[in-house]
Parts: sequence; C-alpha cells; structure tokens
Amino acid sequence: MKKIVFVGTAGAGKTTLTAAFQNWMHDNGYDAVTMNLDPGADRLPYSPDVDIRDWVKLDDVMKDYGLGPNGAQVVAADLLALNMDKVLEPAQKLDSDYLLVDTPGQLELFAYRQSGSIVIEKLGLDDSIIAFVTEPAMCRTPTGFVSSAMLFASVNFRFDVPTLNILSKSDIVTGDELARIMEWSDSESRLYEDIMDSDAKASKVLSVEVFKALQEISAYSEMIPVSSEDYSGLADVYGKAQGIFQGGEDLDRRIS
Ligand SMILES: Nc1nc2c(ncn2[C@@H]2O[C@H](COP(=O)(O)OP(=O)(O)OP(=O)(O)O)[C@@H](O)[C@H]2O)c(=O)[nH]1
Ligand SMILES: [Mg+2]
Repeated sequence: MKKIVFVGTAGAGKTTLTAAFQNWMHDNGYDAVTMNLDPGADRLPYSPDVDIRDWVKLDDVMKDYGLGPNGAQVVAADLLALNMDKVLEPAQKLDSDYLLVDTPGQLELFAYRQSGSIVIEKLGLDDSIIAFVTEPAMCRTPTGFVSSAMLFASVNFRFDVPTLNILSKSDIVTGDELARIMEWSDSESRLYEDIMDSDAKASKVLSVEVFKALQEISAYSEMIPVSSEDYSGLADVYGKAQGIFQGGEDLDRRIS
C-alpha cells in the first residue's frame, strides 16, 4: 500500500483533508483506506479503518500518568511510536492501493521527537510520502509565508521522504490573496519585493535569505492549493503523489 501521511500545524486541516481526499478518491474510482494516528482526536469526519485510539487515548494518558493535556501529548506521542507494530498489524490486512494517515496536531511533537521518525519508518520509507499541510492564516504575510516554508523544510529533512507542500482552506481566501501566495511560492523576487514593502523590520532581509537558501538546497517545494470544502486541488495532490510513487522520483524541485 502507498501511504500519504498528512502532517502539519494544529488546526491546519489535516483531518478534514484526510476525509475529503478519501471521498475524492472514491468519487474518482480510486481505492483508499484511512488510519488515525491522533490519540487526542475527538470526533472524526471519516471512519478510520485503523485507529490509534484503540491502543492509546489522550484522556486515559492524562488519568493514568496524572498529567495535564500538554504533558499527556508528549507521553502519547511516545506511546504512539511504541504501539506502531500493533497498529500496523490490522493495516497490513487491509486491501487497498492507498492508506491515508492522519497525524496529531502537535507538529513539534510529531516532527521533532524521535517518535515521528519511528512512525514514518514503520509505515515504510520506500512507499510513503508526507503531505505537509499549512493554511492561509500561516502564509498571508510574506514573513509568515517564509516561516511556513521553514516548517515545510524541517519536516522534509526530518523524515527524508518526498514531501508535498499543501496549502489547505484555499476557499477562505480571495482570488487575489491566493494568487499572491502562489506568486511567493513560485518567485523569490516577488517575495523579496513584498517583504521589503512590508512592516517587518529586522526580519526583512533574513526572510528573503532564508527562502533563497531553502530553494538553493532544494528544501522548498511549490505549494499546491486545496480546499476540503469544494475539493479544488485534490486532483493535483493525487497527480503529484501518483507521479512520485510511479516514477520513484523525488519531487520536481526547483533550484534557483
Ligand atoms: N473553509 C474550510 N475550512 C476547513 C478546511 N479544512 C479544514 N477546515 C476547518 O478547519 C478546522 C480545523 O480542521 P481540522 O481538519 O480539524 O484540522 P487538523 O489539522 O486536523 O487539526 P488538529 O488535528 O486539531 O491539529 C475545522 O473547523 C475545519 O472545518 C477547508 O478546506 N476549508
Ligand atoms: Mg486532526
């Protein structure tokens, strides 16, 4: 099974996109099953075929370890990694082309603790890609855009599997706003101009230099705007993912 792992900042839209993408795949005659790896998930808009909450639940971790929500998230992240073999057992019995994996919202726990790497390794480095999900609230300003690009790059480096750069909730921005974000995604000179025009002070030059460096070391990939509301862009995500899986190639990265 090919795995698409939705990773991203809290509230970016990973869970909604997992559901929307499965629906889109089914509507288009493709096969996909789902796995929830968020022990703190409350209600899900899809019925997970495999669910970490059958082994680890955030509420139980809080009670059992006498922890508050943040401490429990840390322990839950480690328990997630420790339970991956058990979680994968039912997954291996599923008969599908694609497994869509929804991850916890605490990006720093998943991406920077060892547990996230263990999870991705157990899922399989050769047949997994990460769909990094960011949202307009993170990318509306030029400096916010660069911060999101840095997060993308650190996830890409951390996991060492091909990584798609997805802008969720494209339906909540105006056409002009979306066009501007996509221009930054595409052109560092446009980003440079807009950073220089912005109110940001000391961070101005640094932002551009960081973005240039990310492009130069091939650590940045152009954004794919999507909406889980109107399903726009989901065909692009599928096309990119399929291209990577079929070609075995990495993303079409641009080096400036
Ligand atoms: N308009 C719009 N809203 C969206 C879209 N995707 C997600 N949302 C909303 O954004 C909020 C967060 O979405 P989730 O899918 O729960 O985000 P998440 O990344 O899974 O969140 P955590 O797991 O808590 O980190 C919800 O209120 C969703 O309805 C979208 O494409 N368009
Ligand atoms: Mg979620």
